[in-house]
Amino acid sequence: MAGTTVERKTSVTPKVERPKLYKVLLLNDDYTPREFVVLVLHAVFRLSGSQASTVMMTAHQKGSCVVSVYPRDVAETKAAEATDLAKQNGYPLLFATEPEE
Ligand code: NFA
Repeated sequence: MAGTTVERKTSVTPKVERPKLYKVLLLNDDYTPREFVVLVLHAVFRLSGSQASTVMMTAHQKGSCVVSVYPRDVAETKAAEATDLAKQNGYPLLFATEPEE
């Protein structure tokens, strides 16, 4: 009929992408003092004393522990900062990053 508007059936898929998060992992080694690991976890990752101790002991006993998750650039910057801080103090302590599932 004249003047009738034709409605198109357009399906709109909402596209809201959450940025992928990256885990920062603390890796165990035989040389870095436990207290220094706790200090770095507190200074760089803002963990409380008890959180830092738990993460440090988990990595010590199991080989590694997730410290926290962040957007990729933050995870990479913090892992590098923490690893550098250890290196400056003569310790081989390492932090790694990997994407979340
Ligand atoms: N394994 C280290 C030690 O016995 C402590 C440590 C824990 C190092 C977690 C690195 C990561 N002194």
